[in-house]
Amino acid sequence: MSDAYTPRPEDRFTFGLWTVGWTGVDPFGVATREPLDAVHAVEKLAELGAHGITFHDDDLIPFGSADAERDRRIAAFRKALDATGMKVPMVTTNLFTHPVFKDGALTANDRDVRRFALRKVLRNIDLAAELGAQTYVVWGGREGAESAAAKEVDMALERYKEGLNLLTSYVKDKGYDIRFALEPKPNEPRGDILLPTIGHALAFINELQDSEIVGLNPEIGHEQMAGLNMVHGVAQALWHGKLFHIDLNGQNGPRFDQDLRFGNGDVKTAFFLVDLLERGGYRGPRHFDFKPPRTEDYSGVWESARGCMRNYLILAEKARAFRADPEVVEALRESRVEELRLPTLKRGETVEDLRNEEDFDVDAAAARGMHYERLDQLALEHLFGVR
Ligand code: GLT
Ligand code: MN
Ligand code: MN
Repeated sequence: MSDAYTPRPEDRFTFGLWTVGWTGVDPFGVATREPLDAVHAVEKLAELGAHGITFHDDDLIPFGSADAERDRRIAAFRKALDATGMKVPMVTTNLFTHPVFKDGALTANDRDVRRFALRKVLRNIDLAAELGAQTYVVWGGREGAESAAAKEVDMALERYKEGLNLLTSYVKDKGYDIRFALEPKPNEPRGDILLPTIGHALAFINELQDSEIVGLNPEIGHEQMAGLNMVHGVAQALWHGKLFHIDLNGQNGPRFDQDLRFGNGDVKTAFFLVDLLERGGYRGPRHFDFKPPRTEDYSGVWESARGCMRNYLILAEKARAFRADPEVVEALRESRVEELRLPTLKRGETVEDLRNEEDFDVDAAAARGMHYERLDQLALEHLFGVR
């Protein structure tokens, strides 16, 4: 099947190897699928029209592999990349699966664990650079606590900062063209995770030594787990120049991290997020971080990967149609949406001029409707496919 929503590499869709490779292990059940070979994943995603694949060190090279095994796996992976033209725009480190990271990695209370974690990241950054990755994601899944007595949060943030400063210095010293993207998440697997939201992470970045090469990798579901508005969060990240990467998936409100296929879950958020990404100057990969449900066999896995990309393209088309609709243009005008672009003070105006202004009719302004309901209804009708 090939139609207007068939993905092409130019669309810059990428997938984590751990997404299509998730075998279905959850806290209540064992795997429902056989492990997926990395080479096969590259081939299959290429066939579906993806641009690239991303991975954690341990997704590609099992933890503790001997050097020869490591080299063999990397060589086979590279060969598949070369054969298919697939790219590796982002790489990350697994600092959460092995029991050694049960209390965190860069912020573990145990200093030897923190030192080990940094060595693990440094080694994998070299591989990321070799493969041409320009983004290095840092998701601190185990950086957190279940009890306030267990973790001195200020000191944990100091150690987080120390670790990131060391990593950014390393990348700069080596001359690697790599930027870091912190991925916020409020909880799961820890009771509470440090840098729980986009806002916390943005504030933290300001404290870093090389803050210009540290930005964000927000995930739809993670912001929604915190009850937050992903579209507003991403818009703010863009405004700060910090949207370095993005994890697209689906979630139904604040609950466990569902990692649904992109488009499943909150469709309206997906619509306005695509509208924002397409119009807001984001140039990075459209990265899917989802879990094909454990009800699926591999045909369902590839179907859900295809669905992520198709849903993005469908929503992009709908967003374009929404913006081009003359009734929407008129409704936006009626709602004075563009008036917000005007600076509040007029050119050359002083505070005194502002204070002396007298011709403002408070009652008329208070009585004026905003007409947002019509505007939102038009958006919904585009989304429902009736316009
Ligand atoms: C893990 C997590 C994701 C992160 C990945 C990067 S791993 O699956 O749930 O949100 O993006 O470490
Ligand atoms: Mn998630
Ligand atoms: Mn993610």
